Amino acid sequence: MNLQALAYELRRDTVDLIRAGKAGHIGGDMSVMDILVELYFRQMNISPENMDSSDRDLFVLSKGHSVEAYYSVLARKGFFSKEKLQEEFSKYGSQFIGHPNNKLSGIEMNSGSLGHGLPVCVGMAKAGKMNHKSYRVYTVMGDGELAEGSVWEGAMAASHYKLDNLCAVVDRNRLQISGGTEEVMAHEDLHERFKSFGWHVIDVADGNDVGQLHAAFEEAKTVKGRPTVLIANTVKGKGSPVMENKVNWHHKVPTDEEYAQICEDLERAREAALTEGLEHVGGAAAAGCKEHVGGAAATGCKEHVGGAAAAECKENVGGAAAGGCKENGGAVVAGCKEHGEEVRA
Ligand SMILES: Cc1ncc(C[n+]2csc(CCOP(=O)(O)OP(=O)(O)O)c2C)c(N)n1
Repeated sequence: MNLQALAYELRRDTVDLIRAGKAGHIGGDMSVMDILVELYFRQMNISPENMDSSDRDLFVLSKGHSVEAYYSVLARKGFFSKEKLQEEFSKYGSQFIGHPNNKLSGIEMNSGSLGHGLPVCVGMAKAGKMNHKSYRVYTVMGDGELAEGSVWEGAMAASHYKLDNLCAVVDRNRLQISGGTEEVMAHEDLHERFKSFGWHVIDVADGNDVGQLHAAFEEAKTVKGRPTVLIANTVKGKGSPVMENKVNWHHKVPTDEEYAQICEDLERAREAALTEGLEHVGGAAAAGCKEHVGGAAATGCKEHVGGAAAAECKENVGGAAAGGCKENGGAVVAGCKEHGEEVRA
């Protein structure tokens, strides 16, 4: 499954949901989507089938106002039907209200009052340690949310109890409800701040790139003796210039005209993500790239012409090929089967 493309597809579902319910925190929904997709479709051991298992991973959307993105992901995961969600969201008497509530299958904790997700996750992670469970606990916070003092009490406790089964993500889109985070309540230097609280900190340069998020979550799993936070640099309203980086899109329902443009932009981004997953021309290719012409190819690249090819590259013409290379015109290291020049090991 191409998760980057899926994130754009689920953004479209989210925009449709907001139009149907005539309400929604659209900006933060768009910025957080790739984080939710990577968590629900690659990282976490959570499904409708294992919600009764005490070994499942636990997730809390601490920035609960992004519930429309969360609902869209849970529907795609099979927790409830997309049709029912679209029909009932934000209607009188509906289960699908404007913030997460744990009466709904798939949701662990009520949220929306900012600042509570991390402290509760500290308790979940501590319980996991005490009960010798192998589950991991994940939470996503907004950067505006970090102005809540309870976040820092939780952060302090998490490192005190050495909760390496806890991974927090900050959706660092640099906007909150009434303006830029740095003017409302400044956080710089966020990396140093979490570090000084005893956390392992990973900066995700592009927090709307599932490949980068994947690498960061994988690193988090290897950390021992302290919790990890991902500072995911995202774009509020990601997916369409109509919404991107605009504070008045924190909570908004697109007009017909805006909706048409947003749909067009999201579809273009989805198609680009699909194409990019298969081919990459120039620059660096990330894990999962099938073909790569020029530049450097990373793990998982199947074909590579020019530049350096990393492990798992099957064919390489010119440049250096690493372990696993089958054919190569340049230099070959361990594992190469055919080579015109020099063969090592
Ligand atoms: C305790 C509390 N205070 C105020 C609010 C109102 N509120 C809702 S969203 C929001 C801004 C949050 O900004 P951020 O965490 O950066 O979210 P994002 O930009 O990702 O949507 C505020 C202040 C709230 N939900 N809870």
